[in-house]
Amino acid sequence: MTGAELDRRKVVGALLEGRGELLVVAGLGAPAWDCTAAGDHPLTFPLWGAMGSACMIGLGLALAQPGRRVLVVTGDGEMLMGLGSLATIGAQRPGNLAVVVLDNERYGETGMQKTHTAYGTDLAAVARACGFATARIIRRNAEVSDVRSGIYRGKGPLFFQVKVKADALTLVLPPRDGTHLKHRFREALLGAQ
Ligand SMILES: Cc1ncc(C[n+]2csc(CCOP(=O)(O)OP(=O)(O)O)c2C)c(N)n1
Repeated sequence: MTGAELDRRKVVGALLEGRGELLVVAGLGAPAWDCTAAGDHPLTFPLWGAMGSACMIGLGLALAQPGRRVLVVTGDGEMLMGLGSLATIGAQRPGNLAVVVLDNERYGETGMQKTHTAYGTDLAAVARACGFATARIIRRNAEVSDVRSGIYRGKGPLFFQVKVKADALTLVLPPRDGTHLKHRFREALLGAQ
């Protein structure tokens, strides 16, 4: 196990409580289940595939909606697959974008195989080197309020690599139909068109 203390469901619940107009992109697998466990929401776009794309979808939203705050919640495996997206975010530097990586050091969905972060890859250091305004590793419950204030009020781009326990939790699934999810999100954001 990772030696981490933080419970991913509690962290995500604390970050999304009273979320208001926050736009959320959830990476596939457990991060999407965590966001749904915090309450299925039309302004959450949970991915059922497209591994490695969560940050790029978040960047597109942040650039298209500069007046809104955008949060990407994803896993370390998903983030590792799209590592180049951190360089692109660093080049664009959207002030309204935050990325939270729930780092269990495992590919949870496919059997808890170790990811690179179990061998020391420091994703926050990568984000910092790419030009993120804030990039931190979070290990303690007392630090979760910093993550929350960063998401809602901080100057982005912000990156938080949150070390969480490698628990296999119950699946809390969002709607499965990707077209429905896209239209639901779009309508909640832009109104019926
Ligand atoms: C391109 C691609 N490769 C592999 C998979 C299979 N897959 C789905 S979820 C997942 C692991 C996700 O791990 P992580 O992002 O760390 O999330 P965790 O569930 O561990 O929190 C994998 C390997 C996939 N869906 N797409």
